[in-house]
Amino acid sequence: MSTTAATPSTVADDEGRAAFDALIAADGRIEPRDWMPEDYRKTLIRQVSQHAHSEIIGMQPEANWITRAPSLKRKAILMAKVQDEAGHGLYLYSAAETLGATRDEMVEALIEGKAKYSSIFNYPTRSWADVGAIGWLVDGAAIANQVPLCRASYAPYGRAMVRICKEESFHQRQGFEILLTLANGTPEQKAMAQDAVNRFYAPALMMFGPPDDASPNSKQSMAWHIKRFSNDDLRQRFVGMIVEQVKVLGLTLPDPELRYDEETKQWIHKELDWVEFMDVIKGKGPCNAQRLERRRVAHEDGAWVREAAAEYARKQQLKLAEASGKAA
Ligand code: FAQ
Repeated sequence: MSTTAATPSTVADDEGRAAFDALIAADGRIEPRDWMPEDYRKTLIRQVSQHAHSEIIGMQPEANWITRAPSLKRKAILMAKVQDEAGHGLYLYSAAETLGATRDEMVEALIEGKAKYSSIFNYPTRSWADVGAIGWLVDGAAIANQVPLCRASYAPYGRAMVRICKEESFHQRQGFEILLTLANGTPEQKAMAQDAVNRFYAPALMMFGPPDDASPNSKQSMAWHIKRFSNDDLRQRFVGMIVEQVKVLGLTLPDPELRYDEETKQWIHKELDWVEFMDVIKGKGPCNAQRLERRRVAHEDGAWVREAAAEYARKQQLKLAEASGKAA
């Protein structure tokens, strides 16, 4: 065994690691300036930036229906919801920036197709009822996943999630209310609502990620208290929620095998198509190309805003420097 004295940097790292381990063991929170293991930082940048990208790309499927919302009130509500998603993306990019990732790097990774974002947003929105199904099922799944993330060990992520979850709860209710209105409308409207639920059910269950035995990141993320529950556990909770809510809607879930197994205390749902899931996250889903192209064009169109903002900031700094020069 080596008896060589540790170098000063190793001592600092050892102390940092001991403090980090103690904080995690005590279920405490890590702040940006605290020492953290490099893998912890990288895992968070990966998850938080993917989450931010999901919020930004997630604006598109619903925005598709803003111009065709059935009333002025529905249009105003949908516009506010889509704007909320943009806000969520911004909080999350800011949280990732506190870990050392730059906004430019993250945005570039997204528009070059190198970064992941949630599989769900690569499915098309074919009817107005899809806006309801997204609110009910997609925001519902997002809440089931994200409420435990309010307790994530990385404090800026947890803090961002608190506000996001409050807004997602409102989103879920507005989606549910759209479906309820349609389900109580004409037979055609009810059929439209059922069709939307049929198409979004399985993709919404896939939002929780691959099954636990095929989830390479879960174990470590749970040990670090970033994730609090496994992908399958969260999926189970979500199924338990919607199975009751769908009865109020007077609709059905497209899952004839769905049942609660008293012995294992588990919902048995239909086998999800994990080949389709892998295709979607590798960029081969129904709308991946369209979503990325739209984001790329929006980014290019916004170049003048970024330039103007940078120029404004530069001029403000010059003014400040001049003022402090005069004062000296
Ligand atoms: N889609 O080892 P795991 C919303 C990837 S926000 C795409 O289990 P992890 C609001 C995963 O990244 C929705 N990729 O990974 C809204 C990993 O790849 P990597 C977004 C997925 O991180 C509503 C690989 O597979 N929510 O909906 C997916 O432990 C309406 C192996 O997976 C969040 O991001 C997927 N579904 O668990 C907005 C929540 N699942 O990076 C607009 C925060 C897995 O190793 C309109 N994120 N992958 O190359 C999380 O909780 C986690 O990151 C999971 C994945 C659960 C998504």
